[in-house]
This record gives sequence, structure tokens and C-alpha cells, in this order.
Amino acid sequence: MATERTFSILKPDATRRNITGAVNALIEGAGLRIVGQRRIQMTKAQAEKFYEVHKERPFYGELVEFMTSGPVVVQVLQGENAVAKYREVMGATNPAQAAEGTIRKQFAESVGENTVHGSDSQENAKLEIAQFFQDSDLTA
Ligand code: PCG
Repeated sequence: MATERTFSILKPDATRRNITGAVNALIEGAGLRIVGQRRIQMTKAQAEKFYEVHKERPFYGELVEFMTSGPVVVQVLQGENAVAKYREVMGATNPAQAAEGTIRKQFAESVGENTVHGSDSQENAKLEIAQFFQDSDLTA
């Protein structure tokens, strides 16, 4: 298994409740290293671009509105099998279906306000990382 990187967002429900440290503890506890991290206010244009694949979904407007409703923490996580490992640590998109011990089981409030985002493939991880970080921002 190779060391790889994935892209993560701690969403506005996490910054609002001041639980970013608690979420990071679960990330680091799973063996993932936070090699880049920045707290930002996403613009509407950034959120629309980031979630462009969901443009036709009925929840797209709500999703963009939520992601710009407060600060987020954008992160790059590195480790063995990081994409799959982070998806396991996050738990199912819908917190009602998330397994015990996962971030979403512990913290997520609903399918929309579900605390974290993680890339779904290595290819998307590269594209998503490039939207928010330069190579020189990342150091293991
Ligand atoms: P994420 O960030 O991994 O990628 C797409 C997001 O769409 C997903 O997490 C969910 O938060 C969000 N999402 C999926 N289904 C719904 C829904 O039915 N309503 C809302 N508001 N958001 C949804």
C-alpha cells in the first residue's frame, strides 16, 4: 500500500460548535497526518465550483449555502491508503447510517450538516487539493 494524500473539509457545523480539535484528534488517532491545514471562509464561487458534480441535484443550492454559512477548515491528509482510510474514519454520509466510532456518528447533525468532507478517489483528491493548496503549502 502506498502513501497517498486526500482532501478534507471540516464543515461550518464543526467550526460553529468549536469541535475542529476533537475531529482532528480522530483523524490523527487513525494514523492520518495533517500535512496542510487552513481555516477559510469559502466564497459562493468556490463552493459552487467545488460541488459542481452535484449541480443538478435538488440539494445543490442548500449545500452551497451551508458551505458558505461560516468558516471551514480545508486540509490535506497523508498516510497509507489515505483516501479509503479517511472515508472509513468519516463514516457514512448520512449520520443515521454511520458506524460507531466514526466522525459522523459522533458529531454529524444531518445528511447536509455532516461535519466533514473527504475525497472519494485518488483522482478527485488531486483535483480537490489543487483547488485550495499549492505543493509548497504541504509539508509532512
Ligand atoms: P460531501 O461534502 O462529502 O459531498 C456532497 C455533499 O452533499 C455530502 O457531503 C452531503 O453533505 C451533501 N448531501 C448529500 N445529500 C444531501 C441532501 O439530501 N441534502 C443536503 N442538504 N445535502 C446533501
